[in-house]
Amino acid sequence: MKLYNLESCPYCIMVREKLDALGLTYEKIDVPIWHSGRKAVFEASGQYTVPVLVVDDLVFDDEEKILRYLEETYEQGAKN
Ligand SMILES: N[C@@H](CCC(=O)N[C@@H](CS)C(=O)NCC(=O)O)C(=O)O
Repeated sequence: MKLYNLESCPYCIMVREKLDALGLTYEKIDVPIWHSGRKAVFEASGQYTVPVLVVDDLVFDDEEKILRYLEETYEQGAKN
C-alpha cells in the first residue's frame, strides 16, 4: 500500500501511527506543501489533500476513511 504523506500533517501522523501499530509496511510518498506540486495526489485520488492511502485498486482520500478501513481490515478481531 502507498501513503501520500506530509511529515508535519497531524492527519498523516495519525495514519502513520495506526499503520505502525498494526505492523503494516507501506510505501511513503512525501508530497510538497503546495498544491501545485501534488499532481500525483490528484491523479491518485481526484483531490489534493493528504493523507491519501492507496491499497491496490482502493483509494481513500481522507484520514477518517483510512483509519476506518485499517481498523476494519487489520485490527485484531476484524471480521473480514
Ligand atoms: N482529510 C481532511 C483534510 C486533511 C488535510 O487538511 N490535510 C492537509 C495537510 S494537514 C492538506 O493536505 N491540506 C491541503 C491544503 O489544503 O493545502 C478533510 O477532508 O477534512
